[in-house]
Amino acid sequence: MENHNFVTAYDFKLHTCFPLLRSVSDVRPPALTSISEPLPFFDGTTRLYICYLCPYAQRAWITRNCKGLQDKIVLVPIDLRNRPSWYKEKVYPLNKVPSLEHNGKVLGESLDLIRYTDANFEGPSLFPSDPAKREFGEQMISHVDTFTSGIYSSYKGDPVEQTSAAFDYLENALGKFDDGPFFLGQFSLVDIAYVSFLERIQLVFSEIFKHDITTGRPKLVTWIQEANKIDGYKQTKVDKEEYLKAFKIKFLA
Ligand SMILES: N[C@@H](CCC(=O)N[C@@H](CS)C(=O)NCC(=O)O)C(=O)O
Repeated sequence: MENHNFVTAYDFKLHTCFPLLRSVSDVRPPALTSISEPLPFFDGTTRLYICYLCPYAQRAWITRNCKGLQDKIVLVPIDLRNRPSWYKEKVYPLNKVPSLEHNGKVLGESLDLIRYTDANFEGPSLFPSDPAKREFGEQMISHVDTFTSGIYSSYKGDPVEQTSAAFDYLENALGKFDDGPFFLGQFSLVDIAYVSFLERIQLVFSEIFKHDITTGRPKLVTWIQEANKIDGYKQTKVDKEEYLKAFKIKFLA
């Protein structure tokens, strides 16, 4: 892992000093597998365990990037299909990703982790202080599981017909504040809660169901375009081919 640490810290400095040199930022450490040696857990290093295909883990990864914590939180990708046994035994008994090893403890649950990272680390705040925005933000974050489970369950029925109201809900929500293209104006934890899922949903609708979820939803178009300009998110995007392959096995087999 020293090597990955080095790449991450080096990358951070390089990117900070020379923003045009992006290629190193995109280097992803290889995922650890059942034959990977255990890490020196609880040695004071803060580690974020993820899987590249996982949208929950991606939330925590985006948060870490957007707060500029690339040299403070080491990314540890795990191959969930061939995971190291020490992950469950020594790190996270629930055996899921994401998890965060920090200050001698391991925390899980992506929505808790993005809030925890925002509140307990340096870097720009990802949740506004304005009470109206906070209230709406909480409402949107508590809606995200309903949103995603509605979309995922439509895959077994008529996805285009069954999901139209769910996407309209997002389009309306994007009209709530007018000081930016994101849910709360500026990019925040709310966008982070939705974006990894919408990335996959848009891909599946376009490639499998031949439907553009943004048609007739101009705010959603802008939201996706603007999110794609944010480096901290862009660097985390899922490999399309790999995701579609996994999706077909899981949902269409
Ligand atoms: N509610 C959890 C869900 C995490 C989750 O289900 N992660 C999946 C990968 S996308 C996982 O680790 N699955 C491993 C397993 O179920 O064995 C969160 O928000 O973090």
